[in-house]
Amino acid sequence: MSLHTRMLIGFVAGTVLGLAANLFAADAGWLDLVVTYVADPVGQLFLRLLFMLVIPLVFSALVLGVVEIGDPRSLGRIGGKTLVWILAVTTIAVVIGLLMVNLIRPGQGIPPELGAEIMAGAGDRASQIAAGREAVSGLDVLLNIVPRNPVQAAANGDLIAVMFFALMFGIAATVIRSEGTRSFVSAVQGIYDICLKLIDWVIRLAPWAVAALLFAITAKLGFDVLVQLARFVGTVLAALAIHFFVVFPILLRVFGGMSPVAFFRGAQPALLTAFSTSSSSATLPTTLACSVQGLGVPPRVARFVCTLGATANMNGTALFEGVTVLFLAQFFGVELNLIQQAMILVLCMLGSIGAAGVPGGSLPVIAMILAMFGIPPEGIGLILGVDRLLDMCRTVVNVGGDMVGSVVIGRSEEGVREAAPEAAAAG
Ligand code: DAS
Repeated sequence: MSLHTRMLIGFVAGTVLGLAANLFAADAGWLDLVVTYVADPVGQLFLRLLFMLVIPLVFSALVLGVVEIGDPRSLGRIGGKTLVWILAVTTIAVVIGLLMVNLIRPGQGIPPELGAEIMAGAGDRASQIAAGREAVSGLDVLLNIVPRNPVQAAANGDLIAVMFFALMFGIAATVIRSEGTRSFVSAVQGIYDICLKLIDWVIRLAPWAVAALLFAITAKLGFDVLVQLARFVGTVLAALAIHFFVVFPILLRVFGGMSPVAFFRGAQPALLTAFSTSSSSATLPTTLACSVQGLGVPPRVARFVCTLGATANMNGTALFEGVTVLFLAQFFGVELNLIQQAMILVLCMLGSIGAAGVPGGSLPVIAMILAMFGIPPEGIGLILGVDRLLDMCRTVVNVGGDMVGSVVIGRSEEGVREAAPEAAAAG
């Protein structure tokens, strides 16, 4: 039985039992005991395992992402263009996500006292982490991006400061290119590979965590929470659809000189693989075949843009992170001002570069961003329950974005020749 199927079973079991408890035993003493001594600890264990991976995963992913782009000067145009493409299109994706969640406000509706009750209980750890940050002015927000002590920033879970440090480290490692830096980069690659394996192990616990976290939340909030969840799913899918069916066609027409129909026909095998595997990394061989054979992208451009894109250009993930963080802020009644939302935009952009191209690869980063803003990371349990469908869809947008990027950059390099889409289908 697939992991996602088991997660779905965990979701249904936790929800049904939680709703039953809410309906028939909302004030029973034993319910509090079950939530406090069974459900919460299981959920906390899973979240701690996710938190454990964030710093090494994000640091290694960002260093490798920068090193793979290389020194734009030495890589000439392709490296620089790929960097600009990743930052620009990922920003568009996050903005669409943030606009949609502010427009639809799917998290609205939980009675404030209930949201506060969950905050008071589960959110203590999150609010402590958030409280650890003195109230910062706009200028301090920018200054705090540069860590005085990167080890302390990592210890405090100050993700944006760790990301800045990793980016600077990667740039310096790229420029020096000495024997020592090559060994360092190999070591970082090892850390990244180990993190991927650990994520794979941690995600296998997800079904139990889903059941525990969903039980705890539905037992407290009852049926209403499922309404919120449905609206959250709708918001994510609507935002992904806008990015995929509106933004990508515009970029293809304006910068790629390709009709969206020709693109989707040529890209179809990779998009279907992404949907079924929920993994950009697993889809990479098909992504490359589609880009070259199905979309006519020059091989040297496709190899660079799609390979780097599989780990660093994740538009769907960035959008999903933005929607999730703001949805859970609304759900738990955490007010976020514009400066905080701008910080979340940057964190989601960089976080998507730091996310792993594997099923559930973005969850560790989301957990950390939630904690940074005092939003109970327990909310991840809600998301986990519906993550199967959302992961499939956002991975399609991730892979689609890589291929659109390869068409646009390929065209600007040598032009994109008319390709025989059926060749890509042959894979
Ligand atoms: N499943 C990841 C990918 O492979 C995306 C994610 O988890 O957000 O792209």
